Amino acid sequence: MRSALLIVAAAGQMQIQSMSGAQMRILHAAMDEDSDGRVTIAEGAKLVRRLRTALMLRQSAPIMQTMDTDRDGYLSAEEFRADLEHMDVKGKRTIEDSFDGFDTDRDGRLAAEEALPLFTFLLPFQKLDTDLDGRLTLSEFQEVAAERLASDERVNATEHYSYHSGIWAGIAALRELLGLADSDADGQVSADELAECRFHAKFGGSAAYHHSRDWIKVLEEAVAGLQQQQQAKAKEDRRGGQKEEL
Ligand SMILES: [Ca+2]
Ligand SMILES: [Ca+2]
Ligand SMILES: [Ca+2]
Ligand SMILES: [Ca+2]
Repeated sequence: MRSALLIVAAAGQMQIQSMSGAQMRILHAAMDEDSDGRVTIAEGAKLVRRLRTALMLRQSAPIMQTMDTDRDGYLSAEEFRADLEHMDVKGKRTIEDSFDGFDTDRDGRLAAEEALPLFTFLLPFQKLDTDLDGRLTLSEFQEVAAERLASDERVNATEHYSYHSGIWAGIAALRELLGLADSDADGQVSADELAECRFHAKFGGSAAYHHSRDWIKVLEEAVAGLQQQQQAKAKEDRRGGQKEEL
């Protein structure tokens, strides 16, 4: 009869095998910004931030489109104010006054990335998508925004943003991952170390495990998307070339 411990160990092994060494090397290459073969916390944190921001921009695009009434790709103070007008909330002035605080480059309007902290300040996206179809409707937006605007005037927008965008959680998982992987304890992680990390007793089921699996998935999707684009372009070029020959 197999002991419970063996079964648990086998389950852990299956989890580890769901990620290949090659996939860990893809993750390593994506993090190794200066391509010196070693990944530092600072390098990894940049990737975590980038992936997270890209995801948040995708999620907030429907809100941006709704609020950007003149469709110039920016949110102006007027557009923001007009949208607030439609909501039955307290503390509108506080929110209005906070607009400038988000305008990092001080050009008087918010680009999508500047507007991100504002959106996450107003509403946590995960909770917002009430019918869970991955899209936000205006009514979903106003429902939650109204609640938050009424109750949470004193939230520090930047902290709120980091928290809700999962950047903090991501960086904590990154620290765990690099800590487990750094077997020679030199404060940096080589591709071999990262691939070997899968066999660390504490890796299976950890936050490091779940987050790296997500990062790898996003990276692989991005690579696949790029390859599709290149193939489509190559096909287009071939067609162009054939036409010229005729
Ligand atoms: Ca490096
Ligand atoms: Ca606009
Ligand atoms: Ca701006
Ligand atoms: Ca190391």
